[in-house]
Amino acid sequence: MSNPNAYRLHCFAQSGNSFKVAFLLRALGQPFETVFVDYLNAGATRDPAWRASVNEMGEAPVLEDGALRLCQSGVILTHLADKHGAFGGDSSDDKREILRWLLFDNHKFTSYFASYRFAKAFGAAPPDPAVMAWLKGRIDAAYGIVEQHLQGRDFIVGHTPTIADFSLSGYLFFPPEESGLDIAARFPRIAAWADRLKAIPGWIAPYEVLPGERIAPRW
Ligand SMILES: N[C@@H](CCC(=O)N[C@@H](CS)C(=O)NCC(=O)O)C(=O)O
Repeated sequence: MSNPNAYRLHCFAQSGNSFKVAFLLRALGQPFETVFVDYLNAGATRDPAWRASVNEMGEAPVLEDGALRLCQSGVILTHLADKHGAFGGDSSDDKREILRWLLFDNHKFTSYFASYRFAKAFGAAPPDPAVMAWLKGRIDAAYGIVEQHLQGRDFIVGHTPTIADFSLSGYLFFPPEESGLDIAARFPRIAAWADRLKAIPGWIAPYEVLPGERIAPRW
């Protein structure tokens, strides 16, 4: 029987943006139900009815918190950190820094990697080598910036994990063969940081928490 007080997370297995939210909910000890969004087989996010009733932006994740329905992982993470008083930074300086990294993540760090991985693992047709080469250059640049930032730091902002870490790490826990990029070998500080995040109570592998079938990389 469903719990009327639980959060409802619209999401699917391959979505690292959804994983960011699932991981934070678990770290906060908050129960949630998942609502499967059939993006890969049915293109649910492009359905006008889905957009009208769930998210006009046509994206997962969407979090229902009672009557409130939120999209954009950065907004959802901020809402949850504020509401539960954890992982939101210790000061207004921290909060500004967190926002800066959330914006960088959404524009570059997550988005180029997610696009590359999607084309390589789940696209309907073989990826265009020129597009992949361009995306890889953008990934290298964005990952290089985070690698540099992590020099002498355990976490992205301050000395303890914040939602900036949950956001930037959203795609790092999927099997490396999906992207075909050996991030751990090329960016050792990022790999060590991801291992530190795995030690946060509540961490779980994405395919163990998000609904939907796991798919073998197609290309
Ligand atoms: N900036 C958004 C990105 C969300 C996003 O790209 N979601 C993907 C799944 S990971 C999606 O639903 N894409 C559907 C589509 O593009 O049609 C966020 O952080 O929530």
